[in-house]
Amino acid sequence: MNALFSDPYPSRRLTESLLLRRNVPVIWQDIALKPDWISAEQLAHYDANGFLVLNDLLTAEEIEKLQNAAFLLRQNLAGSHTDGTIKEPGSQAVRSVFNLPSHCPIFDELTRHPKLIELAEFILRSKVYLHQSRLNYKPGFRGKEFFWHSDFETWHIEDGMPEMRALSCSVLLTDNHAHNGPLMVIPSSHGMYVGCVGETPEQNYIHSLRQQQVGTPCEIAISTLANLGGGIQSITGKAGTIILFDCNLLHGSAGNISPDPRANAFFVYNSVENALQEPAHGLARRPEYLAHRQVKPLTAK
Ligand code: 6CS
Ligand code: FE
Repeated sequence: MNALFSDPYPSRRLTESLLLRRNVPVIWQDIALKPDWISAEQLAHYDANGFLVLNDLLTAEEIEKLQNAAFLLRQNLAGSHTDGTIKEPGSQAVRSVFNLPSHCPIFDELTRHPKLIELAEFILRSKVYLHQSRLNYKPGFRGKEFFWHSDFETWHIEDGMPEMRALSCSVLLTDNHAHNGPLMVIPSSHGMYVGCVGETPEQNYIHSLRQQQVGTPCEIAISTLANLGGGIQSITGKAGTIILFDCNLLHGSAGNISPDPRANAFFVYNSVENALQEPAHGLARRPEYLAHRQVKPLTAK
């Protein structure tokens, strides 16, 4: 059978971009079973737009502890070449650090926040485990952009994630302003899977985490989805704000030429029923710090 059609989410190795309408739920559970602290309107917004902003889930003390941990982590890793520490293109500034719980217990606790676990289990209708965690620092003056992409496209092709049954939490560790490279999303773009052109180089992650070039939608696909979905939204907010977004939502962020750093922690809840298979196209598996293959259901702290 033609490999293109054996994969419900073909991408790369295509001669032109592909737009496929999503045919699996965003919220996998009956809304009537929702946790009582989240409203039906909030869930309806998440279902339709692919993201939801949550405030007041973290105390001022928790936020401060996270900020201190992030600052110390970046200091400790500056100049290092440890696995999972990614530098900015063209400089030695730390761009991202992966596998946060392995660095500091407070990040482990954050990924096991009771309300986040409860909400992720509800949305994905199963126990959840951590697929990936990272801290994107986007330092002042040096933080470069993250071009438009769907995380699921990468995780499906390069990690073998079968289905769109995962979600990301971004925890703002600094204030995110219009000027320091906040997360930008295309509302409702999670409703379309964008197959991208371009062959995946071996060990693509070595380059893609500094500047992604393969697996990025073409300009026509981005423009089309932005026009269909109500444009582009920059999500600004105070430190401590949490952005929940569907694994297939098109997102990106501009470079930071302001003096203000923009540091956000991201962690990805995957359904235990959506465990990674083999990457597409015979690609080698990516390292464990990027894509956790051990399915360890998370328990609330
Ligand atoms: O390759 C990945 O898994 C990473 N790439 C991007 C641009 N976002 C998700 C993830 O951190
Ligand atoms: Fe991403």
